[in-house]
Amino acid sequence: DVVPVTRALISVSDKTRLLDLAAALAEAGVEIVSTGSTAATIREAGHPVTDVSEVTGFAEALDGRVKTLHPAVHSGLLADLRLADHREQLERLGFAPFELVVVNLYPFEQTVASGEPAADVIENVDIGGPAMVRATAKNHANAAIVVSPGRYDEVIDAVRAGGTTLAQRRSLATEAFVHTAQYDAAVANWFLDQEDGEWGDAPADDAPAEEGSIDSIFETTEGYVGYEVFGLREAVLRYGENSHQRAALFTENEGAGIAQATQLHGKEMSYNNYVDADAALRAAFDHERPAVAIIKHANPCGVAVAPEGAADPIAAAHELAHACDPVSAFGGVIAANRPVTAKMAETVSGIFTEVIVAPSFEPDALAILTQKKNVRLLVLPADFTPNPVELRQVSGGFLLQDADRSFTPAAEWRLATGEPADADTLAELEFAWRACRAVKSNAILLARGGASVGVGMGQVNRVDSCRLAVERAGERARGAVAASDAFFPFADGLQVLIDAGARAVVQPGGSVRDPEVIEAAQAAGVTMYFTGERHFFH
Ligand code: 93A
Repeated sequence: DVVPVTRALISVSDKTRLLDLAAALAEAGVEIVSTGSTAATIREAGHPVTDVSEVTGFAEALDGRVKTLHPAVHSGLLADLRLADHREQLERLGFAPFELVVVNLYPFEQTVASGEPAADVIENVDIGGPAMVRATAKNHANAAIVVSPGRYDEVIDAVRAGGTTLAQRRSLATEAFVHTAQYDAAVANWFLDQEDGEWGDAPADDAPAEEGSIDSIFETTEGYVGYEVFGLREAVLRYGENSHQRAALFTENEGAGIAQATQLHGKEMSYNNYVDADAALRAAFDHERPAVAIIKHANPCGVAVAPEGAADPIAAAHELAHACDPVSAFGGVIAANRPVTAKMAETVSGIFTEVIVAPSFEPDALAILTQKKNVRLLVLPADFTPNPVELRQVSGGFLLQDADRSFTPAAEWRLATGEPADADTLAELEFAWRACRAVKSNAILLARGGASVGVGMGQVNRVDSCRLAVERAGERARGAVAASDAFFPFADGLQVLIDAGARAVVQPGGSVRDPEVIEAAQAAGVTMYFTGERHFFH
């Protein structure tokens, strides 16, 4: 079981005593195959050496990440020469075995200890080295693996004495597996220690990001960069929700929504403009009648449908929507579900507005609005359709749901208390019920005449939303109808609406305290309907 050494593979980061070993091997007539700087060191000292690239027929690739990872090397390390089949295969492949392999690994721990950046630490995770070490250790029946200069003398003696013994090779193999195990443990510990943000940046390399990568999107400073991934196009936006956030808009090739709208005029659309314009469309297109919604920070500050018989329905709807909360409508985003007319344009041109999105603009309306330098005018695709599903990111994944697009018709509501509403009141309630779907988080909407007059939103309890809606409505709360996106958990919120003069209420019902809530309405003689259907929107 003595294996004579005729061919050795040497690849060492730690060059301690390398030349002693090389000299002894050369003197014993052993062919030395070696990698990059190891080969250079041996050659400089005047010893013959074969570059591993000559053995593999491949130059080192990927900045040295691939040097020895090649069948010509690994077949030579792993062939079990006791088997005729292995010997034949090796011969057929034109590969030769190694009987001695001397490898020590990239100085991972030293790189960590010297405080190098993460990218350098990662480059010092040796892959090819451990592969050679483990391959040779596995194949200790045929070859000796040496991982420490401390064993060079013993190996030199063995080579001179005619070869390594099985006992030596077993002992060397054991040391080798312990060595790679410790090495991997050090790597694993470093990975475990890295907290977010300590990973350092991408390689210190100023080459442009690969086309199609996320980074390439943000490196592009203008417009469409024109590649398609998963049927999406992307456009880089100036910035995200805030100026220090990068952002891009991805557009589905087959979609027909705000992302596909055509901008006719105005400044470049911003991230927030897109979010608000989409919210405005959600609110305006929930109504079949001509409707206008005005959005601020993704919430409606006015929604209205045109009164029956209005001469210019969309202009009338806009006036009503604006009247709901003129203070908040300043700097708002407007959506109309019908073409924008000259009359509406005239009114809007007197109000600072960020975006108007509509199915189209009448030529006179366009002439008026384009006088305003900044207002963004967007025309929807002819087949505008809100997304049937909604996608939202959570850490580590995303949520997908059907869009909330169903409304239980008034005919199917249950009268919880009070006189059945007449046709007009029922229409008012139905408008309020639809309008409140576009309001976020504890939505309370007071309406009269097909227009919101007070909207409460974004509160963490329903009673505060009621207070807000009532406060915004002021005197207009008296005789208004009210809608709540979800049931009243207590009578207190409803009581706020009743005290302010709301005459009819629509809400899903279904609270364990419904009896209390019904009692409050009953005591005030207020009509209340239960829809049996909730419209949370967060
Ligand atoms: O970059 S690697 O993971 N890929 C390889 O193919 C490879 N081959 C040898 N690391 C590799 N090595 C390592 O290079 C050895 O473990 C040794 O530590 C070092 C020797 O390289 P050089 O002779 O170029 O100094």
